Amino acid sequence: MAEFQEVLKQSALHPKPAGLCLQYGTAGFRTNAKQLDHIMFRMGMLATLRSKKTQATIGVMVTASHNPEEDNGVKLVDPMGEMLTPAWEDYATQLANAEQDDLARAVKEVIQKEAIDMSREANVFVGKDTRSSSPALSQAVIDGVSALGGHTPLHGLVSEHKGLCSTHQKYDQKHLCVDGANGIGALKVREMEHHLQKGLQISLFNDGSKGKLNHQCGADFVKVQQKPPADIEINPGERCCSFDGDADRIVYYYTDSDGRFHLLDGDKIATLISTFLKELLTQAGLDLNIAVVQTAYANGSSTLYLENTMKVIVKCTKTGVKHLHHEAQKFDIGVYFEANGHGTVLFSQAAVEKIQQLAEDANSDDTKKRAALLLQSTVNVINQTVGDAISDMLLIEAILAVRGMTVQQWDAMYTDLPNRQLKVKVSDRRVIDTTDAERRAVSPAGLQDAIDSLVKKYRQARSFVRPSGTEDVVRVYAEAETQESADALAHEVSLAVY
Ligand code: 16G
Ligand code: ZN
Repeated sequence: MAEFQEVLKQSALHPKPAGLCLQYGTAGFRTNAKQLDHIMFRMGMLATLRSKKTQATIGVMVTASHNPEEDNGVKLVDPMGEMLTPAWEDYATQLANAEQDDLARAVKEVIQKEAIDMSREANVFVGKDTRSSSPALSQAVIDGVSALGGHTPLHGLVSEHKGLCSTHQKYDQKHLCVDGANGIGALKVREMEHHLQKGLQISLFNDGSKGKLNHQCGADFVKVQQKPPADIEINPGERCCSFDGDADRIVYYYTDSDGRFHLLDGDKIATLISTFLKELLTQAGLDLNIAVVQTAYANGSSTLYLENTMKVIVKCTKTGVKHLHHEAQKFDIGVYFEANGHGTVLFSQAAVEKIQQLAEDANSDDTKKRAALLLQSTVNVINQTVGDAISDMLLIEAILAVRGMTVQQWDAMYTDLPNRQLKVKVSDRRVIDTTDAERRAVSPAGLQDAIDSLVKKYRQARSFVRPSGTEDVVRVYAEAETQESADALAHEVSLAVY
């Protein structure tokens, strides 16, 4: 096969350091950028195979999201914008770890197992973030694509946005501070800023002109440190939000007049959006089910509020967008958010059609029609393929404007339980195995019993441990009635993990 000559020749230009072993995790491959050249080349090849197999365009995204600028990563995106299927994640790991002289065999194995017709066309979109390592690494992906005869029709930054719904005239909270984390989201906000001016005035910080990506800024910094980005002066009560480096996460926050910091994370965002949509469904008289999908990290108060006060269906899945996405697809309207600010809203085809019918129905009364039009605008503004910080921001801003709601009123929907996250270094994190959407540990033996008895010592307490999918650590989460209790519980549970 001619293509294998090419594979051998080209792959020698992107050699694998012998012995290096990496795993395709929750967010693809992610590590220090220096270790990734061969991985990129190989993922270019794999994307080409996947494209030939599915006869659709496959995306390859070069980014390490909220991780430091020195890191980079790569993930493959299936035709509908979904994450790669599990069998192909295994191929990714196999190709990544094949030693140099074994690579051609590893590629052939995928071709055989999947019965891929190599004469088919392949198209691969390559996207990258603004990291300094991204141009060279995305070139390595492109080399991998061409080594197997695929095409890279267009490459560049993947981000597309639809129009924003018009906002209320009387709304006097038009100002928003945006922390762009010195990433791609900042560049995109700059481009669209002037289109928004009437409805929304944005002050953009960390716009990429001087600071380092994700350094002391961005959604992850704000969420984990529970404080505003360094170098930003925010006035008391002012509404602010932070993206992460690749703009697929968003969190909101403000400081009150006592200087206290208030975080409105993915759980608060899901609550705001689902409450809004549920009200509109009632006004429109539409019989569509709506669910909120969360992970174990969702604050207990948010789950209680959604279930008991809002009476919406709440589901819990494993961490990682693909798990939430799949669960959300089971409902007419599925709102999914991780507490870290990663999420979006999915509308089933049937829901979109019913909404459209009502919006166009000449006989429906004004209330119904207005509700249907607002639902339709939501469908238009949200990015259903993947959580996207900018479209999430536009939706949140539109909801606040339509409801005439301040960030403080939004925050007051429920009060978060104090919580603490820790990470623990262990010799092998894979000895921890979990069940029940990562809320309970099944191994090692005795660990869950130990956690249960620690949790019993505190009021309103909950805790779980899970092996990270992106770092070599075990993560510990604890929440309880007071911050002291949450801190103590997290500490005690982390000792039980050793
Ligand atoms: C990845 C996931 C994110 C998840 C995080 C958990 C995607 C696109 N991203 O960044 O959703 O919250 O991993 O990391 O799925 P962890 O396993 O290290 O805790
Ligand atoms: Zn991200």
